Amino acid sequence: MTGKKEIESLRPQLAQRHQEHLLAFWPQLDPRQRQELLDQIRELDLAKIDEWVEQLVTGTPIAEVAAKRFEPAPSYGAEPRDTGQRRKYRKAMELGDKLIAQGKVAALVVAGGQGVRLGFEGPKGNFPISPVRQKTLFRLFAETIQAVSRRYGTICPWYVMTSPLNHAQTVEVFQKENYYGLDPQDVFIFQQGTLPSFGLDGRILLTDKAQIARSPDGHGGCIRALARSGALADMKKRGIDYISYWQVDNPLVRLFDPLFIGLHALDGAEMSSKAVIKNAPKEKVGNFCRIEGRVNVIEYSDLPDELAEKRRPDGTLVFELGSIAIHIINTELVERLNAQAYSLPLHRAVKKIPYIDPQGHRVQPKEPNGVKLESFIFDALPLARESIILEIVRSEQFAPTKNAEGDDSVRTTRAMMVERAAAWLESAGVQVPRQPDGSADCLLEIAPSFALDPADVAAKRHVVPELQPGDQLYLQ
Ligand code: UD2
Repeated sequence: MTGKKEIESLRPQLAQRHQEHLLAFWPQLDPRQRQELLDQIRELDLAKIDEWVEQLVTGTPIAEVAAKRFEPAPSYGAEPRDTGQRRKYRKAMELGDKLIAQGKVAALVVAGGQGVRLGFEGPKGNFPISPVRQKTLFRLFAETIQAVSRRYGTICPWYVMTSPLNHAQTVEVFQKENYYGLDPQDVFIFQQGTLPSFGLDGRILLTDKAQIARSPDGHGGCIRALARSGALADMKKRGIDYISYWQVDNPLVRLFDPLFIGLHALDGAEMSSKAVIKNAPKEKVGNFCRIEGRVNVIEYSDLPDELAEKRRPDGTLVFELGSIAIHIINTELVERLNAQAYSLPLHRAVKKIPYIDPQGHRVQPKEPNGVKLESFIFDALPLARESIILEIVRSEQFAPTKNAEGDDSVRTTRAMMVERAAAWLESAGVQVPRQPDGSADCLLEIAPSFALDPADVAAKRHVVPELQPGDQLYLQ
């Protein structure tokens, strides 16, 4: 269909959904702008718009959570709980090691977010985080992938999801850094999709006369983007069965964890998760629970207070397992969901969204004026055939870098990186000077090339120098 004919057929379809204003500036647009706008309108899922507006924009969100029967979700402990489990953990480790060595596991980091809270220009993965060398998050992950590949004598491919907000910049950073020493053939950078943003009246906002306001479709968008971008086909070609998924803001993540992968595979799971024991009822992490026999995650903001606060007789929280957004996802599940034209539920976020008014003037709102929609990867958990949860020790594997200051900030993350290095050194018999408050009295950084775990440090104990208060030590 030619552009003109197509636009005439789209006009009534838009009008029917109260979105005809998207064409308000059509007569003023040049041919290139018309093409751009037309492409964006084609991308809109028109059939869904009424439902989104009704359920997520103008209507009252359905209080689904309150209506459901929640149970705590079962989990594997950070340590085995009895002899039987000890045997199972050993078997799982062996299986995990084997699957990694056979090249069955790929890495996937979701890095399409804006990182607004951190106040950092550019992709968050390019933030210099390590305590001594100021290595960026991307560099730390790349060095870990390289060290794992070396340890297992295999190639661990790395998939990096970006969004239109940071794709070009991310590719540029990887190129400038020579892919951090990885073979570019084994790094696949791909973009997630977008969803339109709505004004509070349910009308899609325009950011310019030929630009629809859109935002990344959430980390749940990776299911579709993996298929659309060719990343999934690339995984299949390489014989990948398991995807090790994590978020760009956690430099302590243990990628390619054989225990996690092994337990997941032994139990025939399709999507599994790591969890921490929450440090407060409303800690800002998702909450694992079981609904109708299936594992689900309910975001902290959606968990009713009485459930969040509910305690067992021994004082521990009933819903104590917090989601830290680390998963194993089978490629088969990603394939199946795409083949079934699945859809993950959308969540709304009320935001300040710049737009143009009907006269074409730009408006920078001072108050929230619209709704962005996104899907969450953890909503795929109940769609998985089986799903396990493995508890981890927070100080070993979880340091989210969300904010410039305060909780979950650059400072707390660096401190956790130093403390983990100190703990690994101490477990190998190294004396770490400590301050009166117990924190390490030196700056420590262990490169992934030196050690991926405490056992690696123990094996290299002889090259670690004596430490004095105030020292800086970088081990590589
Ligand atoms: C997320 C989880 C929370 C907890 C916490 C742990 C949600 C809704 N909440 O909180 O339960 O596990 O992390 O740190 O997920 N991203 C994309 N594309 C998008 C949006 C986000 O790739 O469209 C990436 C983003 O780059 C980051 C990750 O997803 O790596 C998480 O995003 P966030 O920092 O906004 O998540 P947050 O803090 O709401």
